[in-house]
Parts: sequence; structure tokens; C-alpha cells
Amino acid sequence: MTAPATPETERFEREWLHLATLVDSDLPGWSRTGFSEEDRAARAWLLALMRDAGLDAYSDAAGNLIGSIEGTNPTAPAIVIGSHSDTVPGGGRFDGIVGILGAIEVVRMLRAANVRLRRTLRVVDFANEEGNPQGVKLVGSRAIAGSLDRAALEAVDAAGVTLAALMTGAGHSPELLSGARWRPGDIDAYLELHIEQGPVLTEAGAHIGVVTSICGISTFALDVAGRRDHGGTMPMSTRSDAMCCAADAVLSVQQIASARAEAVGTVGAVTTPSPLTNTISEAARVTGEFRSPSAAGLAELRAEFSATTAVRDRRHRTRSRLQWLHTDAPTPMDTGLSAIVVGAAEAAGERPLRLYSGATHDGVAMSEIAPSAMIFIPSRDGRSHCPEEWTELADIGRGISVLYGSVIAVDAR
Ligand code: HGY
Ligand code: MN
Ligand code: MN
Ligand code: MN
Repeated sequence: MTAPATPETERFEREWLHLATLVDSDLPGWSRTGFSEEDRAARAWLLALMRDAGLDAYSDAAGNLIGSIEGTNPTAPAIVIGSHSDTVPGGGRFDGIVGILGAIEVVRMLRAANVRLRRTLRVVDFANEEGNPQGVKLVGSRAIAGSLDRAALEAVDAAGVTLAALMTGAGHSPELLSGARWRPGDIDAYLELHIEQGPVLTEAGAHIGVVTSICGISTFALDVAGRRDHGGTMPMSTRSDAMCCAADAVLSVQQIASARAEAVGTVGAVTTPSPLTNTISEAARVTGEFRSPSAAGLAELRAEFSATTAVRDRRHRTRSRLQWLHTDAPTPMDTGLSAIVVGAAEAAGERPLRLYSGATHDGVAMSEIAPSAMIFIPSRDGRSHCPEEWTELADIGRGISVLYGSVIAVDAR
């Protein structure tokens, strides 16, 4: 029976407070976007923190921070725990951060309890989970899984800067990504502690959630071509107004997603090269995404939205090109591993709630190379990706304890 180990939540809080200072203070909330200056400063600090906790740590070609503590059987596939430390612009202080600081705390708990695992334990801070202006999410974990393909590296932002150039500018080596790839047999299990980012645990009065599956996502770009004319003289009935067509598309996303109980749809931006009020816009671009827990549901959302394109063009006398940029299928978590997490939560005196994740996570990529499971802790008022994001320190302590117990149980199986 292992000595009961408890996380030092005061230490967690000190580290969490420091990490919250490594942000772009020109933006609202807490902003540390992938490959930014703030991200580089935070990664340097986290690398030192990993090493200080006794991890043999390095940064790989994609910018993932990878720390290891060798087990007594170093040839056995490793156990991996971690999350991400980048944020959305104007985000909060817990999304991803709880999982990476919590994983480092688990390492300290193992050492304090003199527990030597059989398996090597790897702690990973995945680079750029949140995505970038090039529209690619889960950058670091896809690099590890070997699914960050050329198309992703060549994706460009509005200024034509590729993801590879963004990564190179942050000091990483996208041209050496093949070296960042782990082999599927390398790891035995991937476990991630994360805030729920939704209201389910709070509404159920549960402290611990165990994720059944992670949502599927399809992202799109709709380019609308209209006709540039004078905004004061062209009659409404003869205009070909790209911005009106784009606005119509935004409402279509909301209507289509709202009509399905389990679906969501979100538009990120509507942009035009001629933001003038006295000139009818000749072009507009709408970027957005649909999410669903089922692959069939996601396919139907895509089909419905695609079908509205022609109708809108007739209505607005425009011409539209709809591109589906990337689709992640819904990702079930590993049932055996999740059962171990449930057992660890119950052993810690919790009654875990199984739930679906409407947020995506690095577990989508890591599931391609290892059985994966996720532990959720409550988000106050279900809010996230905003400065109001909050999780109680007591819940963080519970989550770290369940992650610790899960690592012990996985190693013992
Ligand atoms: O997009 C997401 O759901 C995640 O928070 N990055
Ligand atoms: Mn996250
Ligand atoms: Mn997020
Ligand atoms: Mn994640």
C-alpha cells in the first residue's frame, strides 16, 4: 500500500500565480498564445521547474517540453501525464495550466512518498494546443503522434505567414519534426487532468469528472465574392453585397447547430478587405467551426451548412466558396484506463461523474498512439476561455490526488 501522498496546493498556488504573470499584458484576461514571446518565457520557466522537480527534461523540435523519470523497468512502455500551458487570446489562468502544474506536482508527490514506478513517467507540456492564426490546433501533440502533416505546417495566416515560420520564429525546428514523433509502442497510457470548461460537474455537485469522449470538430472558411459598388447609389434590390451574405452565413451556423440537441457551432471572424460604409463590399470571409459528439452528427452539420451556400448566393447575388479546413472525429477515451481513473477517484473518497467533453484536448492526438483518459475538475459557472475562468484550489488538489492515484494504479496493473 503506498504511503498516502497529498499535493502541496500552496506550492501549486505560488507557481500558478507566477505563471499568470507570464502573459501579454496588452490584451485583456490572461494571454499566452502559442509561440509568442510570453509562451517562450513560460516554457523556459516550466522547463526549469520540471528539472527542479527531478525530471530529465528537454524541448523537442515542435516546442513540446518533455520530462522523464526512469522506472525500475525502463524498457516498459511509459506512462505519460501532462497538458498545455498556452492560452487563447484573452483567456483564463486554468485551462491546460492545471494539468501541467498538476503533473509536475505528481512527480514531487511520488518522490516525497519514495515511490519508484516500474514504468518511466513522462510529463509533457504540449506546444500550442489552442491553435494559432493559421487555424491549426493541437500542434505539439500532433507532432508527437506524427499527425502534424505538411498541409498543417504550410497553413498560412492572413499575412501569409506559415505555421512552420511561426514555429521557427519561436526557436523550434519544424523541419526536424520526424524526430519529435513517438512510436505507438512507446507509451502505455496517457492521462490528462483538465478543468471541465463547462457547467456539468458544478450542476451535478460532482468534484471529479471522467471523460467518456472528446467532441468532434469541423472547421471551415467561407469566402464570399460580391460586387463593389457605391453604397449610396446602388439600389438594395440589385446589390451583390458580400458582407450581407456573410452575415447570413453567421446566422445559418447558429440556426443549424441550435436545431440539434448535442451540436454547437461558432463563428470566429467575419473579415472584409474593404471595411467601408460608403462602399458595398466585394469580398468577405467567414471562419468558424461545428462540434458534435458523433461523427454522423458532424457529417450532417457539414452537409446542412454546405447546402445553405447556394441558397444564400441566390438571395444575395453572390458567389461563395466553402472550404472544410480540418475535421477531428469524435475521440472516445479508453474504457479500461477510464475505469482505473474511476477507481482512483473512488479510493480518494470521490463519486466521479462520467461526462462528454465539448472542449477538445491533446488527448485527441495522443489517442492515436496510446490509450488515453481525462480527469475533469469543476469550472465555476461553467465558464472558460475568458478572464472569469476559475477553479477552486481545493478542487485542483482533489484532481491532482486522483491523477496521482491513477498513475500508481496504472503502473501496478
Ligand atoms: O478548442 C478547444 O476546445 C480547446 O479549449 N482548445
Ligand atoms: Mn485546454
Ligand atoms: Mn482551451
Ligand atoms: Mn488539453
